[in-house]
Amino acid sequence: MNLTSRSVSRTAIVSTVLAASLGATLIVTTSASAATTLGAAAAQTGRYYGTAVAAGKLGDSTYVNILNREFSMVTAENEMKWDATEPNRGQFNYTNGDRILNQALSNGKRVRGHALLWHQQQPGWARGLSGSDLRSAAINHVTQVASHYRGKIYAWDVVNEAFADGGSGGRRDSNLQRTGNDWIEAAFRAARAADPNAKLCYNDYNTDGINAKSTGVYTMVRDFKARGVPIDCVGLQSHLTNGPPGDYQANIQRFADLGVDVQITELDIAGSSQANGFSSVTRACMAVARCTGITVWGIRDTDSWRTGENPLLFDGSGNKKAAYTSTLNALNAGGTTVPGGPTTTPPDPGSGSCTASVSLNPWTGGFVATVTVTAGSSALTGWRVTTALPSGTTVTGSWSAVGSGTTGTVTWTNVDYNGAVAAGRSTEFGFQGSGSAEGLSPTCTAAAAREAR
Ligand code: G2I
Repeated sequence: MNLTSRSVSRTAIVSTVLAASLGATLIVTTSASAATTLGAAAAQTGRYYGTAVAAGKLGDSTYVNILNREFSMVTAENEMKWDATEPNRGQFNYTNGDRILNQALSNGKRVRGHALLWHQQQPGWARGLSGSDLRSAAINHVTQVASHYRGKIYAWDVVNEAFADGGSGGRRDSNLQRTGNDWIEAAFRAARAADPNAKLCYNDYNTDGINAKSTGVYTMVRDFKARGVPIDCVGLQSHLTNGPPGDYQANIQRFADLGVDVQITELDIAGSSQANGFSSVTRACMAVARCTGITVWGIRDTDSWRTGENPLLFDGSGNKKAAYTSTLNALNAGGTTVPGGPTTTPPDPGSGSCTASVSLNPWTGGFVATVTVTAGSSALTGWRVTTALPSGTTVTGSWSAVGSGTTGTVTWTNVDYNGAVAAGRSTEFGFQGSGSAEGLSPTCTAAAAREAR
């Protein structure tokens, strides 16, 4: 049965029964109105639509306008990788990763973390290590980076591209693999300990269809589930030409049937059937309830790593391509609803009321501000605090909240672990800055829990 060739009107409610390998699965195609952006269209079935983002492009207004308008999930294209985050052993640099994270969170998007361990883009010092020294450096890296981003990441690519190409179905040789076959499960356990709320994914390419490599990954995931190794999702990168393989949906489904989510993590499609290819990918994901979202690997063709192949949804000027329209239509056509259902409709306004007060520790040229958020007579699910900084004052760091910027009027949003505040109780966040924050008078409003925004 070809589930992707069904005829669906936007207002129709269609039910189809799929005899899946593990029994009968009910596929309910939801009623959906025509949303006008990718993120809103995907949200109708509880999915996200994301993109890779490069920190160096956050000053490009065409790029940022499309990012803010269309996408509900963000992946740092390079900025959270090992070479970027730990350039020297034990010295961590989160500057560009944080820029991408904060831009996303303050615009209501979620973030996929990419990637904690990979044989590529390792810093020079790690490439020179081996054995137990490399193993402990790698696990420390996982722990440190996942701890830094604790509570702020929807899903981490804990391990990237660890399987070999070709027909072996086995692991790729690498310095990490030579530390012992259990390096992947050790990484997943460390990631879970550091950030219990992030979904933990294994991510790879050429695993889009059913083949020896994807079966190798499948066998590992099945083994992890059987032995209680923490794994929540599998990323199919989907760097494609013309379209997905014919057994793409079946491959997504077999992973989902293991009890993990599947995410399309780095989609781009070269070739003359690009528009059809994008709709085929979208329909395949929409047909599997545990296929929770799709991320394209860049915004405009000129942003792509596949130079000259024009594999993305927007042209170099930021215009929507035919592939954009076919994707939007496929999202609007509806499909299965992911477990948990639509996440953003209707919007959750939050509940309760709150007040904020500030305690300042100033010195010449700088300050630390500690802000206390206090719930009123009913509990908060989330909160937003606004601070109007004087001109010349710049935020240089913060904790336990996500700021919308570093100068002028900054809105601070709770992080996952401090959004819920019981009636009459308080929580704190803080920031430090250069300049002065004398006379700061923060205001507080109740908001939805961060996950729901
Ligand atoms: O290669 C495509 C993707 C395959 N899956 C994992 C992804 O992480 C990977 O992304 C690409 C980035 O799109 C490129 O932007 O990973 C490449 C590195 O393997 C990234 O390229 C690097 C260049 O190699 C560097 O020379 C450059 O400094 O991008 C860096 C930042 O522009």
